[in-house]
Amino acid sequence: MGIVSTFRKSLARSALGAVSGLLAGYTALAVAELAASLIRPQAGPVTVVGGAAIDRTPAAVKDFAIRTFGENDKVVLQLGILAVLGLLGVILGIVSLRYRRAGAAGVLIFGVIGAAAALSRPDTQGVADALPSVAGALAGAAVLYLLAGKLNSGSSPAGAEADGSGWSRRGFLTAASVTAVAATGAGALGRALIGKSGQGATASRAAITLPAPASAAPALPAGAQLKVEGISAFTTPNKDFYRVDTALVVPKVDADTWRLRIRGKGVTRPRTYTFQELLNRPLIERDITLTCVSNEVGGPYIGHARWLGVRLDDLLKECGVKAPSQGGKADQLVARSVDGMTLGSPVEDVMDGRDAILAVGMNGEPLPFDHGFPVRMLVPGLYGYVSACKWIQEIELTTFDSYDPYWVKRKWARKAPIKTQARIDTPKPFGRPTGELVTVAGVAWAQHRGIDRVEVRVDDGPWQTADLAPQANKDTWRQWSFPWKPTPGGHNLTVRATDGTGQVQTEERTRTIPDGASGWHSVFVTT
Ligand SMILES: Nc1nc2c(c(=O)[nH]1)N[C@H]1C(S)=C(S)[C@@H](COP(=O)(O)O)O[C@H]1N2
Ligand SMILES: [Mo]
Repeated sequence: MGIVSTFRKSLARSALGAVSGLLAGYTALAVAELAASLIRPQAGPVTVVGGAAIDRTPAAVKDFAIRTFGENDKVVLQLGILAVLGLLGVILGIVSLRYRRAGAAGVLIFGVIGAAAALSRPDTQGVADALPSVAGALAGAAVLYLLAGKLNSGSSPAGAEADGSGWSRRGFLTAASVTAVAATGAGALGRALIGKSGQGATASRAAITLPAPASAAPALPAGAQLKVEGISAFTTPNKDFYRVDTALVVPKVDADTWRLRIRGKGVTRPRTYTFQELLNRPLIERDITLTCVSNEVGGPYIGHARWLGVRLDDLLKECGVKAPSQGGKADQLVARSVDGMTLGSPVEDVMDGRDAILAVGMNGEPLPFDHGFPVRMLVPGLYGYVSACKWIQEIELTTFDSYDPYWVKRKWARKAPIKTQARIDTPKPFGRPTGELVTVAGVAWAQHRGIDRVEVRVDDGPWQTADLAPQANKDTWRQWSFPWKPTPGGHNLTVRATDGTGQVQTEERTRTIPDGASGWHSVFVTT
């Protein structure tokens, strides 16, 4: 036998080893998916490892991911995990050709990593969460061991290669096909069951009829929405509302079994509320604009909605809570979600009379699952990460000294009022607007202080006052426009706002970390 032919045979065998490794990984994930569907969708290995990765990602990298991949950041992360698993599967498959036990043992190590990640999740339900990873790894290891055996055995007379290279092609192909089919079946069954597991929650949402508010939001003032091509919608449709959270699997909470607990320092009457109990209270409807601290100057992570909910200060008073200025012992309110996220807000802000709410409705419908169904918190004027807990299940009164919530542990500021910002929506960066008159327009926001003035500057020219649309209320953004007669050529358009306290938006550029980006938004256009 020639050297070339020997080389080819060993290459072919390595390729089959790689296929075995990939099949082992595929089986492991499929079996884990099936096990997770029986235990908890959130306990699947890719989800727990992804969640652990998110929690350990430095703030700067996370910010980069949000910036670069936007709301696809989670898909990118999961594809990354699958790519790494695939590569390691290939390596283990090739290793198993020589060291059959070592290959299988390698797969088991992944089970241990998955199990450890599952148990370290803040929302872990205990050892059961480790089972999907363990079951998947056992199945994967068994598959690799079996297939490696087929690639090494030459004893089967029917399938052995005539040249006596020592393995059974037919035996391998049969085992590999059966494995692929079985794993695909297990995975599909798991998916189907996971789909079903959210059905109770979906049905509970469909059954909700939101009551009319006791205090309705005033109609938006005529003209709050400017009729300018390319400007943001004043009210962001739910499907377009930005989404920022750490949840790889969106929690599907059944409103009928949902409970909210209020407890902690200075809570003289701890209480648990059901969803129906919240709906039975007088509801308020409010226009509130929500912004993410990760929003860059000119960025998209801001949205406006008309929310329906109960006043949070009423609930807190019912439980005996007092604001610090009234002698209350707790200065931090920590909201905890069903997925273990924690967000801390100043008790003083929540109880100072502003419209801090536990929202049940968003733009006329129950909260979408992505936005926190059945109940989320909102505090006008504060960035989302210190106020807007989605899928909330507990409110704990504590102090800033004694407890750091999730993002604060990751170097974000303890307190984060929203910074004054203005954004040019139109013309777009590097746009080529035509016509003698170009309408420059956009939005400006300084929630809970309101917007008093917006100015536009062309190149290094003087600041010129823009036309303001009416302000809906000081917790919302405000639209503005500026009629511009351009001269031919390239121009830099810059905008800045002045808030309701008379403070002009700072020019100083800061990063989003630790308490939100500042600086003026500019776009370059050619006319
Ligand atoms: N449970 C939970 N709530 C959360 C978050 C999260 O990761 N988990 N992210 C917060 C952040 S950073 C923001 S900006 C808002 C975003 O709300 P949205 O996705 O409805 O726009 O939700 C907040 N509430
Ligand atoms: Mo955020």
